[in-house]
Amino acid sequence: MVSRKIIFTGLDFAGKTSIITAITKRFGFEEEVAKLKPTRRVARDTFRFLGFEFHRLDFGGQAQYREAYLKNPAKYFSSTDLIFYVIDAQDYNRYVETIDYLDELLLFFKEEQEYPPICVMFHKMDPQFVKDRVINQKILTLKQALTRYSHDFDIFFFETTIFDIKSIMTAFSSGLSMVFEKMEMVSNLFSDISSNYNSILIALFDAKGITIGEYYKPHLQIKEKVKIYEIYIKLQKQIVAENRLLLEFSDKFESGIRFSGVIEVLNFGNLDFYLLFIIEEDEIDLEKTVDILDKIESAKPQMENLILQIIQ
Ligand SMILES: Nc1nc2c(ncn2[C@@H]2O[C@H](COP(=O)(O)OP(=O)(O)OP(=O)(O)O)[C@@H](O)[C@H]2O)c(=O)[nH]1
Ligand SMILES: [Mg+2]
Repeated sequence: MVSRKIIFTGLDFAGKTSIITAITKRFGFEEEVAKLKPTRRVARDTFRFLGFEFHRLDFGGQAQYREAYLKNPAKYFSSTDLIFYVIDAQDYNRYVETIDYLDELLLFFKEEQEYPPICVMFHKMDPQFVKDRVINQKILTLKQALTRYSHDFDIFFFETTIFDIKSIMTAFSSGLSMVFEKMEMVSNLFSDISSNYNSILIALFDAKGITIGEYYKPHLQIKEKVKIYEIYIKLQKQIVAENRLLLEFSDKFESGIRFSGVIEVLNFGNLDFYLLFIIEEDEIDLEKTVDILDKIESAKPQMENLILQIIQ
């Protein structure tokens, strides 16, 4: 089987193991995260996604481990397909130290002429900091310093926090999409389909909540995206618990705009995938909304076929 190597690295206490725990569990992880101990050396696990096997390496970031990795970098880092570099955004005092470490890592990759994409996660951007001017200014300066790598590497920035699972899943799914061009094809397909409906969102998730493809209506606000993701997580749990293949729902944003949607379980081989389709409700002609949802539901076989062709 084709396999891929993903590494999570950065300084100690940055939040790497917390992030991996959140991705793996997606809900109810707070207690476990609060009890985490520093990772000793390298923690490994494996997961499957779209027919690939992914080896995920969580590099303990304490100084003695970092030294050991850098003494023998090929042993630890060669053949990496994707890097998540995690920075504790709240810890300004260690920005220089974390850049120095990233510098040394990337020097190794350059010497090896390996250029995996790098997702830098400015982590611990907890809700109270999102609008904080000081931290945003600091991060901006850090980003500017990091763009010097972009001559050689594809480097992407994300702001994440354990208090917003969507921020973490977005970073992780975006990272994976860099290893899979096919994920972009699914998103393009959704973008095409959306032009036929007044859709707010079309998304395909795997059973673990990783986004395989998504289309969002332009200008949808972050808090609206978060609301949708929360609904999705809740309903996906319900679908699994009740062993259903389909669930319809209706809700409204803070702005008052109402939306209707459907979650369908699509089955490829022995794997379940979840298609989420959300449209704006037609307030005057509710029948129209119902019609569209019916149309979407009856198009399920075609949808399965299209997606299957892409992800196979
Ligand atoms: N405020 C805040 N704290 C967080 C967040 N994520 C993780 N933490 C806390 O940060 C601490 C360190 O988290 P870990 O995940 O163990 O850090 P690590 O990068 O794996 O550290 P090493 O294993 O030593 O390399 C823990 O006390 C977590 O509870 C976050 O988003 N916000
Ligand atoms: Mg750890």
